[in-house]
Amino acid sequence: MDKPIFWLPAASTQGVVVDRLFFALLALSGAVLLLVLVLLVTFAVRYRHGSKAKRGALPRLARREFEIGWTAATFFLFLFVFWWAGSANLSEFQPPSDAMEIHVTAKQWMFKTQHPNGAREINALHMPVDTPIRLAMTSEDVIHSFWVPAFRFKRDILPGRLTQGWFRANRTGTFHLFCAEYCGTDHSLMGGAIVVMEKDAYARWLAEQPEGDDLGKQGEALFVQLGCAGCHAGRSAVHAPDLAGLYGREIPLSDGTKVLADERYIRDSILQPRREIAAGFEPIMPSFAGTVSESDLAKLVAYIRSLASPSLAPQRSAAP
Ligand code: HEC
Ligand SMILES: [Cu+2]
Repeated sequence: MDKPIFWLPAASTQGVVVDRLFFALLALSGAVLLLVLVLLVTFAVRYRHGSKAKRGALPRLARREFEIGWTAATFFLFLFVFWWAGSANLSEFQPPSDAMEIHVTAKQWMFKTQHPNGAREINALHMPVDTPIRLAMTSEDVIHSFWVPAFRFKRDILPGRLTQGWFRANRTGTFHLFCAEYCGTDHSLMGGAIVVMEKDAYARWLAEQPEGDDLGKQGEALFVQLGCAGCHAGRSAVHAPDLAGLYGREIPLSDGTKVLADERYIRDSILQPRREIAAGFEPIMPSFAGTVSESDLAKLVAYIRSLASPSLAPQRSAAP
């Protein structure tokens, strides 16, 4: 790993933006500090007790126009900094749609990661350079935090909730991963390595990993095993929505509102089915909170998402 002496070089596109912002703010604040200090010292010396400096009418420069001018100028300058930092921050929450999805499950005291094809790692994440990576993260116990200093990326991982984040590494190398939320006895040991590789090296590495079923396939098995298929399969006697083509659709709810069927909605439908009832259906679905683990949830969601491919998904018929 790189051994920075003074400054850890940024290794992601967001990292570069954060650094630029940091140095610009440092320079700006330094300039303001210097100006104020120089004026302070100058005036303290010039108008010290007993000095003969003129103390009559204000000099021409100190007119009202000048006051308004510099106040407005600094106001807009710092407003610009606010906009700059704000937009940089917002973009961290908007992953590109073609981002590669990595599932992260945190628990005391390790990070488990899973690639789109099902390959798994513990306390490590291999990834291709110059590729947007989207993290879908959950915790199996307490709050953890996924921190990669070289990427200037830190995001909390909460139990019972899906948090997301994304980054794009712009250099190859091995970078530290830490847990940044105190999470128990071995918190200080919780961490690992982020290995950024050339794209072809990553493809070769991935091919060498033991074959894991992809998340969707595992989810399909669970879907039967947990009895979801008993209600949701087309031939079922129970009146339950067909989940094909659900993902990404606007779903009318029984209270008249509409909701986007994203990962959050699917998760909540499984854990708290009473919260949002699909219009035209009875609230008979049991809650699976406590029955399905976080990693099983990720699989179920992946399976339901995989049903969304437009070629397979029949248009949902209006609820009777
Ligand atoms: C007893 C029958 C039953 C079982 C078992 C069941 N569901 Fe449901 N499910 C329903 C019904 C009825 C609805 C519609 C009412 C509602 O939104 O709660 C529904 C709604 C949903 C929705 C929201 C669909 C939409 O169109 O808005 C999802 C997602 C879902 N179920 C997934 C699952 C998964 C995954 C399992 C297994 C872990 C499961 N269900 C087990 C009956 C069932
Ligand atoms: Cu932790």
